[in-house]
Amino acid sequence: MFKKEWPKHSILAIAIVATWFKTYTIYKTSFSIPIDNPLQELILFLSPLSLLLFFYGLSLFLKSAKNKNLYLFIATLLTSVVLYANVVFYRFFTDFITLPVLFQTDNFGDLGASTAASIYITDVFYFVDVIALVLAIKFIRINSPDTESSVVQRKVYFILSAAVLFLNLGLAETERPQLLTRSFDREMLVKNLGMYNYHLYDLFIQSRSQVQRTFAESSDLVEVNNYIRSNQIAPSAEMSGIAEGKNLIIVALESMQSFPINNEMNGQTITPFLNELTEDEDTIYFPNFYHQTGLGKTSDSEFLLETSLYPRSGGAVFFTHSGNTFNSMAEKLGSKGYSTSVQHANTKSFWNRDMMYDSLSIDEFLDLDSFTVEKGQAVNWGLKDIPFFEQSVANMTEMQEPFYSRLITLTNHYPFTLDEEDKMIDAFDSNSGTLNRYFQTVRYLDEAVKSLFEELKENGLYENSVIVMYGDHYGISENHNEAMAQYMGKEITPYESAKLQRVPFFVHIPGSGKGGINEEIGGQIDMRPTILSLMGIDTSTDLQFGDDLFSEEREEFVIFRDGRFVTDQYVFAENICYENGTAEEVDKQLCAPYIEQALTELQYSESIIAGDLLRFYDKENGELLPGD
Ligand code: GP9
Ligand code: MN
Repeated sequence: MFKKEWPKHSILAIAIVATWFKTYTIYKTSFSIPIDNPLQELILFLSPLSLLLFFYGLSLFLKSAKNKNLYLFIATLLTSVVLYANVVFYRFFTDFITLPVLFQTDNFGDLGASTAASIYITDVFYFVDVIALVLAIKFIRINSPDTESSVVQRKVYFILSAAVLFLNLGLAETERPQLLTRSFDREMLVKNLGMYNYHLYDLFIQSRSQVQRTFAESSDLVEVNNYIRSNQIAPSAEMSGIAEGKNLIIVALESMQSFPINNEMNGQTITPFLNELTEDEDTIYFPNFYHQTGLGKTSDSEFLLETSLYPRSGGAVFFTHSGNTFNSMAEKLGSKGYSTSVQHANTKSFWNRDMMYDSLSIDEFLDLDSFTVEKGQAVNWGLKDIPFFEQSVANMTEMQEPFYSRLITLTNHYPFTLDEEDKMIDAFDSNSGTLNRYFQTVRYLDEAVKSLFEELKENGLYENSVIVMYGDHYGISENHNEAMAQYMGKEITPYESAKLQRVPFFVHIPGSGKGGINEEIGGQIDMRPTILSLMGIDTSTDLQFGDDLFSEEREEFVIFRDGRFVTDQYVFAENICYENGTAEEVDKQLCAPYIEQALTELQYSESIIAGDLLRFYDKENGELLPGD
């Protein structure tokens, strides 16, 4: 058919180009991957190339043409199967495959049935590169096919492949900083690394977790258990059970720090509604409450809330350990007859929530697909908080009571942009646009919370519900210290920086008359024990690191994920021991016992997660189980 002779590596080149172009076409036609700018499109286009160059290029090490062709055939078939499997999976689950999904046995029923229904005859297109390769092998005449490539040629080739990989990673890093360390969204990983690299990355993350899990033993839990039991305190007798049987609504206030509360910016009130709540007779407000999140940001705060364990120091636990056994707050409430749900108007794969919520035994995840976004209702990351709350409450009216529904807000998220009509106060006037806009989005969030309370009242849900609200993590990072110093009117030292990690924690129990400002120093790790105690649910045999914030026996001590801590006497930050209150530097020896305890506690929590140790523990009675 082709008379002329083709250059030596034509078959390899054809295989690479065919799979590369096919993959890009499939990205554009079979997945809905949003592209916001030309750079993202370029990254998406380039993304399959590095792996293909490398993987197909290994054929250069084979001697005979026959072996080379066979290898290329198997390689193209393999990449096609991987891609096609994702297409089929996506048709049903609008998500990309991650290894745990294949091993979570309860997914199999779903998978089998849905796969069969999602396969069509036209799907041969997904193998078009394999077909092209077979035809090329059959009809193309190669000059001197058996000549081996020289060592130098191979070196140059693989250096070039590596260059393509680094170009890809470099572009991805500019577009999505911290993509690999935080690994926050599968969709972004696929979009920036390409499907094939994404699977290798997933394989790496999952197998690393798997290895640690395999080597863990039930006896590893003994020491952790002893530590927890010896530090355990009794919940507050006064508050315990006061909200028993009520619905529980928990609101995550995106990027909400405590400093705007009961504060002004250029004479303007920033949070009028939240300020009112701090004086409300049914609301307890904790001004000395800290976030304890790490790289996993919002998801870490959810993890702290549900498990009362610390999130991980490297990477988001929602991604790395979604297959673990947990004893979540949702599961506890579920076992008491509560229906449990999370409502959040974002794609379900963000922070791997769709997988993790199964492990946390959350019955229902109302994600972006459960919300309608009318024209003008979206800004920044998506649906605005006011229409989000309106629809969330409408969803609650359909829920079986008592329910536990957790709402995750979104508008007050970096880069803090708003539509003109939603700006209720002026921007600040510092050199940081981020901080300047932050006040306006915080003001919007405050308005949204007010609307939530009104919606609940209008729909008859208010009286019989407890409303808990917490700030998930900081919104203003240390990059904006100069602007923050201008706002606060003082230098942002490590001491101040630690104090800025305070986020609001509100507990609103209608009709309770228990309101007031509670100065107790605590953190997100204390939410689970505090809330479950209010709900009248016993946690005395649970493995958790937090305590009931209302308990009289509590020692004031909050450990940040990065090892900083705050007690009633000291603040430890950047290796400096400060006196809490005066902000004076004191002898580090005074902080020493707490430094030790903070590290121990973080380490114990880490070992529970890495070893999946809660599988060796009986949730019913707190007894340690023999290994499997
Ligand atoms: C994403 C939202 C924001 O769904 O929760 O996550 P963050 O960037 O704040 O961790
Ligand atoms: Mn967040």
